[in-house]
This record gives sequence, C-alpha cells and structure tokens, in this order.
Amino acid sequence: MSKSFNVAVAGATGAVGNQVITCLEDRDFPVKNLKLLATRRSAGRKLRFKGEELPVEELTESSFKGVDIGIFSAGGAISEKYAPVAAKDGCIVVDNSAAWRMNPDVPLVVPEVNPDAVAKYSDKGIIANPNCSTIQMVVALAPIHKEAGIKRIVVSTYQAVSGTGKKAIDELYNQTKAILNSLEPEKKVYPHRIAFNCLPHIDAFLESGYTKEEMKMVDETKKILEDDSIGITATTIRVPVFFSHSESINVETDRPITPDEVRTLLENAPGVKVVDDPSKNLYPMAIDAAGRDETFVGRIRADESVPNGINLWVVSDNIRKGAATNAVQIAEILAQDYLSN
Ligand code: 3JN
Repeated sequence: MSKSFNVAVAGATGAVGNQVITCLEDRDFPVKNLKLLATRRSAGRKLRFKGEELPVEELTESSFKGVDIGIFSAGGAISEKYAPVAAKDGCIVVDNSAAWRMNPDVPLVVPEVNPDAVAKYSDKGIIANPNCSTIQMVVALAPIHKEAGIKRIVVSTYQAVSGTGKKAIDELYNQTKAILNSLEPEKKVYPHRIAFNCLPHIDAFLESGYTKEEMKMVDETKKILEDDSIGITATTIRVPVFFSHSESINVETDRPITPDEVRTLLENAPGVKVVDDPSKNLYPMAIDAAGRDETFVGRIRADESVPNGINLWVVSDNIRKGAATNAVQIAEILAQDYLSN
C-alpha cells in the first residue's frame, strides 16, 4: 500500500485555506489525518473534507507534533512565528505568505517550472509558495525563457479582489449592490471604492514609488527562474473582478522567436492552456479561468516596436493555481519524491 500523510492546514477558515482543503480532496492527496488550524476565534467551527465534518482547532506551538506536511495560509506574521516551530517538530511547511519567499535557505517553487528546487526544503524545513501574480507569469514565461532567453519583462496586472480575502469579496458585492440601488457604497477594505473602478495600488507603497506586490513579482520571478539578469518592471492593478488575475505581459528575448513558435511551445508546456483564436473571439478571460487549475494564455503576438518582442495575455485563478493548487502540487512532490521511503 502506498503511504499516506498527516497534513495540517493553518488558516483553514480563510479563502485560500478553504481552497487548500478542496484541492486536497479534488486531487486525492494521500491524507491519513487532516488537522484544521485557525485562530482561537474560529476554533470549534466545522469544515467538510471527504464527506466528513472536521473541527477547526486553535493553532498553537504544539499543533504540529506528528504532522508530516503543514500548508500555511494564515498570513505572514503567523508564518514567521510558527513555520520554524512546525519545522522543529519535523513538519515540512509549505508556506503561502511572503514571509520566507526571499530567504536564501528556502526554496520558492512552482512545480511546472522548478520542481527540483523542492530538495532544498531540508535546509530549514520550509518551502515557499510564490505570490499569485508571479506564479501564473512564470508558468507562461519559463518555456519561452528556456527556448529564447528572456531579456526584459514589462507586466501589468488586473487582479481580482479575492486576492485580498473574503472581506474584499464581500466589499465588491456590497458596493456593487449599493450603487445599483442608488445607495451610498461603504468602503472598509480598500482606500477607495473598488466597484466600477480600478485601483493602481496592491499592498503597501515603498519609497521607490512601487508597491510591495510589484516588487514581489520582480524579485520572485528572478529567484524562480534563477536569473538575476532579467530586467523586470511591474504595475499591479486591482480590478472589480471576483476571481482570477489577468496579466498583460511584454517580453523581449535574446534570440528571435515567432508568435507561432511561442504558441507551439506553450501548447506543450505543463499547466498551460493556449486559448488564442481571435477570429472566433477566443482569448483567456477571468470568468473562464475561475475554478480551473491551468494558466490560460492568448493574444500571442509580435511586439513590432523592438527586435525580439512578444506580447501575451495570461489569466489564472489566483486562489487555485495562484495559491492552493500550487501548494498542494508542492505537497505532492514531497509525498512522491521525498517522504515515501
Ligand atoms: O492581492 C493579491 O491579489 C494577492 C495578495 C497577496 C498577499 C496579500 C497579503 C499578504 C500576500 C502575498 O501572498 O504575497 C501577503 C503576504 O504574504 O505578504
């Protein structure tokens, strides 16, 4: 019989944690025992897994004893404090926050791109899951980088409110309803109204004028592709969409590559689905990507303003591939390649 594992989900009641539980079930991850962890406020709630109602327990220092894999989606502060505690107890942490991503002793993994980096988990017992906007970009760009060498990336994102969490999903819904009923919309989550609006502001602003979200895309992409020489600049925008982030990406390559070559490369790339037939109005859209695990790519065309330029439109479900699915895929690599003997 193949092995099964004790798994803990930290932040089980949040938007990503909930999806992690669904992904473990959908992908039939070999779970022996599932422990659902959250703050004391959520303890006692019940969540469904494989037809059973499991209790949510309070996350404490002793939560990880006997746990093989801990998937953390409880925010940076919890990860910073509890990931090393869990690792000390022999639990391998797959962390969804930014807390450990740029630590040189922690691998930053997108299974379609750098699965072998998982091996480095043994340094600290922690593996980091990249930011959602980074994940879908590298899934689409890694095959192009391998084939033609990417010199420069200019990316603009159109990010769904679910990236902020449940309260932002409610805010978009409530503001839209209020406005359509000629009522004054309330704002609690974002500094401005998000309904019928776009905010060029995701995460905190830095002295440089960039936001932290923009710099996560720059720094994490270089780490995952193991190439500090790529020039990357990002503009991240919050849009009134519930699920799936969309990205307009312009790349310049070292060697020439045609849009047809890019199309063929991406049609054969793991985790990618090319949707690119403008004659039939076919291109990736947030509403089609929601609930799916693939990264959808379309509008592949030459940027004729530079010698080796390509433009792409890349869409993926930020809660699934951008967070939960990617984390569970990492757990699958651990289970198959590192923990089965
Ligand atoms: O806003 C989005 O669409 C993605 C948000 C990600 C996020 C939000 C709060 C804190 C992160 C992240 O994953 O980078 C963090 C964080 O862990 O710093």
